[in-house]
Amino acid sequence: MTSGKLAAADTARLVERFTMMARIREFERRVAVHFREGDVHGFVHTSTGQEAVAAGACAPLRDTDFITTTHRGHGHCIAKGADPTAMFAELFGRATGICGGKGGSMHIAAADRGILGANGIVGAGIPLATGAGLAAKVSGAKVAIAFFGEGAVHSGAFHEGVVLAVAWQTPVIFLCENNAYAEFTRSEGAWGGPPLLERAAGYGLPATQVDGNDVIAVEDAVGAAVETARGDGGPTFIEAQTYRIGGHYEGDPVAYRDEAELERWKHRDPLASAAARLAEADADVDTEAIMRSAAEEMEVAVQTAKEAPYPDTETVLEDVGG
Ligand SMILES: Cc1ncc(C[n+]2csc(CCOP(=O)(O)OP(=O)(O)O)c2C)c(N)n1
Ligand SMILES: [Mg+2]
Repeated sequence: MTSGKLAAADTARLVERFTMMARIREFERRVAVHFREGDVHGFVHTSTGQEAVAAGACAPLRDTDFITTTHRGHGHCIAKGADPTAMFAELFGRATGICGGKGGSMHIAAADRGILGANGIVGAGIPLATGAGLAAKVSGAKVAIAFFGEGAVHSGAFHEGVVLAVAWQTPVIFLCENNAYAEFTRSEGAWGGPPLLERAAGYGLPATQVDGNDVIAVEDAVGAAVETARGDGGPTFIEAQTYRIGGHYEGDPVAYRDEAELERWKHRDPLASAAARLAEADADVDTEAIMRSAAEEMEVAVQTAKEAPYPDTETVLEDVGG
């Protein structure tokens, strides 16, 4: 982020994005706590440190636009407008959960917000976004974002989804969140081929790289790609470089990572950077109050979710398949 004074509109925009990042961080903080306390059913992956990608990328989207996300998708869903109370209820397996309490963290979906689903299968959301993009191309000026990690770029689903999107020129943004690790493997040097941008270019996809911890940079890059897509200009690949502050999954002892590397990235924390930018610009914004209000919102969401009943046993086979 650049330094100096901010115009009023830029301040308002940064405050909005900071608020969204604060909500995601406070959501994830509680996910970790309640996982440890045994309230969360199933496996769970948090996105702490990656909030700027979710908040920045979803900002240019309309409610009618689509996203597909991953096993690490809480932030994307919140930024696209999912209700955190219904998300917590889903994680806690309650009947009021966003999918009736039967899907859990990796199956959060909300068709009314264009959230076509988290996904436990790495890469599986990519062709779904291409399909949503094709439907959008036929039916109107909508766009789709496929969120995925850099590990997913090695999957067949990436190849298929991208090849078709380029062939059909569908309005899709392939947003690769490069958080430096795929499970317990450092991504740098993990594959023999060209870097991500070159690989995307090899498919005929326009490709750009962005600082994934700078919420405004992400928003601007995705905003430009969204505009292209809405104007029938086809798909774009964006690599957002970021870092996962937590483990791969909650409970991961993270024995494979160097502490100094973690510390370096903590200095580039997306929320702290945005708060510093506002302070530097003398914008008179109380970012701590924003954090407190996000914490209160998420605390109420947790308590409301915990008070909800579990689904009736008679409904066990409803909503879970064909
Ligand atoms: C098709 C498939 N292969 C392997 C796995 C196991 N798996 C779960 S997450 C993951 C790593 C994904 O890394 P990345 O795409 O970089 O996402 P990140 O976890 O870093 O957000 C793997 C290999 C899976 N869920 N699905
Ligand atoms: Mg990764």
